[in-house]
Amino acid sequence: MTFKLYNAPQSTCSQRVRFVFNAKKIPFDEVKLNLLEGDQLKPNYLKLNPNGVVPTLDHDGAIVIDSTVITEYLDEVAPQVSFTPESAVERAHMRALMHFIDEMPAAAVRVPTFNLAFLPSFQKMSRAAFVAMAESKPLRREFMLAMGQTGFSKSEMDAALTRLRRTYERMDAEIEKSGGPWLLGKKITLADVAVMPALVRMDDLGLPGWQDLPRIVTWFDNIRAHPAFKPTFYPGSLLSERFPHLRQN
Ligand SMILES: N[C@@H](CCC(=O)N[C@@H](CS)C(=O)NCC(=O)O)C(=O)O
Repeated sequence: MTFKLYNAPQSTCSQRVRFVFNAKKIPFDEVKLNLLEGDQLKPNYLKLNPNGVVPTLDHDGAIVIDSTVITEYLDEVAPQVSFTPESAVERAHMRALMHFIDEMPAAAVRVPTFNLAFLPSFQKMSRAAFVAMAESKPLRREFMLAMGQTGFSKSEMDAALTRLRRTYERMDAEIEKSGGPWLLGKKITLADVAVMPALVRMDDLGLPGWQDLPRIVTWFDNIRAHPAFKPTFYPGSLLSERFPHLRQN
């Protein structure tokens, strides 16, 4: 079995997949795409992933896209060190949480990410080049055009931060209900892996919004102490490493 992962070091969606590979100790080849240069929009890559985003998994020539789908796929083809609960009810609960995570924090985190990290690069582009770049994105065209070259407004930023806060509160309630320390109880699952990069990103942006929620503080410490964490966040995986201006926030 050979695995090739098309991904980007700082991409939150890619980090989910790298974490699962590392936790399972499955070797994989990494093809690193430069998202700001548009590698994800090149014709050959679009043949693999018509959404024009990372990650994409090539498993012995079979192509699997979408990070949560890839993590579930890996748990099926390499069930050693499983991240999936055994009972159907618990699996349904995990998947419902993963849907919530994709809809809420995974979407919301893009607003502070783009405003704080990427906007300066977009501001250097001519209007025509920016619009052409935005329009070439199959999945994120409207998002890019809504942001424009002036960035998301204060009210859009506030709305995104509120959505993130509601995520931490939801996580807190899930941990309280399950008895923790993970979202579904004693065992780490794909739901923990799915939400992890959003919290790492907010921490890296200097905006951790869960300090008053001790269960989330512990959860965050636990996931950072997991053996898969360090190899996943290898040097260059944090935005603050690539964009030094973020360290001043
Ligand atoms: N639902 C997709 C979303 C993938 C996605 O948005 N990837 C981002 C990086 S985290 C990307 O490739 N962005 C490139 C772009 O916006 O052009 C997944 O989870 O794989």
